[in-house]
Parts: sequence; structure tokens; C-alpha cells
Amino acid sequence: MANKDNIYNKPLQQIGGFTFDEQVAQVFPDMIKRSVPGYEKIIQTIAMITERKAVANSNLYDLGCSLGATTLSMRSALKNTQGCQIIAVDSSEAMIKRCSETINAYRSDIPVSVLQEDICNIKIENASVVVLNFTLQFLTPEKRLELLTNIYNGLLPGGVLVLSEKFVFEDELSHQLLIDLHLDFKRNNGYSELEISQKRSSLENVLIADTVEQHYQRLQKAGFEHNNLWYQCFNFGSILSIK
Ligand code: GEK
Repeated sequence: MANKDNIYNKPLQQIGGFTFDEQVAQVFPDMIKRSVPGYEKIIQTIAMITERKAVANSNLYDLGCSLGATTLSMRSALKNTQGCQIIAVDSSEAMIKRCSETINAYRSDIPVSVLQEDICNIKIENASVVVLNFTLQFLTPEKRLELLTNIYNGLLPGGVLVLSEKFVFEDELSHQLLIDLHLDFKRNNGYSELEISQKRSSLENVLIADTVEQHYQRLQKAGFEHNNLWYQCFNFGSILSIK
């Protein structure tokens, strides 16, 4: 069973900016499941997208892989596709260490490279499927367009990007209601008011969310002409972009 996330359940003297360190890596599966509505649905659906869009002898990328849930989902869908490899990248040492252990714990003929690296520094090439599952939101906004442009350039024609993010909304009333529903989701999953408010403070200036419109505009600037939201639950969702 996954370790329970109780990082913020005691009052903290000082709340530092959120980092993906050993403490977070230890509880990550529990944390993300209880905090991100639709996370499991998105992970499952990435397998379906992979099954349809992966082509023989191509690369698949899991950018900001954390413990490798997306990689495992993609790998499960690659059984009948010849010559593919998955490249899983994360800048956190704690995540990458655990990710390698998890990936190697299951037998498979699909090669997976697990790299500790900044996703802004890697070359994307010969790609059929690229996934940014709740990762772009942690890059400083100035770096986002360049990364998406690299991804566009590295994708094969017909290749896809799955971009899952937390969103903000221009319409004030909708924005507030969707945020409140997300907070209810966290309460229903056992987080206390103290945990919710301390986590919110630690994510301030670390997770910078865009509107769906901002994403579409940036994706278009990067070269993507076919962009659609395929999933949304409250203020979280996932966009499928096709080259
Ligand atoms: C999942 N995709 O389970 N370079 C590499 N990694 C980064 C960078 C960067 N510049 N910035 C942040 N990260 C996963 C979940 S979590 C989402 C992704 C969340 C990494 C960071 O270390 C962390 O592991 C991941 O992006 C974001 O499907 O915690 O909300």
C-alpha cells in the first residue's frame, strides 16, 4: 500500500516552496491521487492514446515522470508495436531513484531509459507520443513555449502531445466554483483545512497555472494546429495536441 501523505498535517513554523524531495517522493502516489481529480482516469487513458498513436521504431517521452505511472501505462500499451522505446525524464533525484526501481520491478521487452535531467535540456526526436502529465505548470512561464516548440519539432507527423495541467479561468464565478469543488474533493479524500492551506502556501509561485486559452495560444505558437481538451474535472484537465 502507498505511504500516506501527512506532510502538512502539523502546523509548520515556516512553509518553504514546494520541492520534489525524498519526503514527497515517499508519499507521491497517495498525494497525487488524493489531490488531482481525474489523475487515475488520465493515466489509464494515456494507455489508450498510446495504443492508437505509437508507431513502430519511434520514441515515446514521459516528461516529468515522477515515479513512472505514465511510463508504466504507455509501456502496457506497446506490446504490439515493434522497436519502440520510452524515455522517462525528471529533474528530481528522489523521484528518479524510485522511478528506476519501479520500472525495473516489472519485466518487459520494451526498453525504458530513466534520466535525471531538466526536461528543457533534452532533445526530443523521432517521437510518436509525448506526455507532459502535470509538469509544464512547474516550469517558469518563459520556458514553456521553447519546450513545446522542441516537442513539436521532435514529433513525427501525426504524433501527439498529451498535456495535463491545473487550470485557472477568466470568468471569476466559474473560477471560484471550480476551485471550491476541488477543495471539497481534497476534504472528501481526508485532507484537513490545515493541510489544505499549508500545501496551498507552499505551491504559491511554484505551480503557476494558465487558462485553457493560454495553453491553446502557446501550443499554436509552438506549431500545433490541432488542440482539444479531451478531459476535464473541475480545475484540472488534459489537452490532446496532434502534429
Ligand atoms: C505522473 N507525470 O505521475 N525538468 C524535469 N522534471 C521536472 C521539471 C523540469 N524542469 N520541473 C518539474 N519536474 C507524473 C506527475 S508531478 C505533478 C508529475 C505534480 C518534475 C518534478 O520533479 C515532478 O516529479 C514532476 O515534474 C511533476 O503522471 O506533482 O502535481
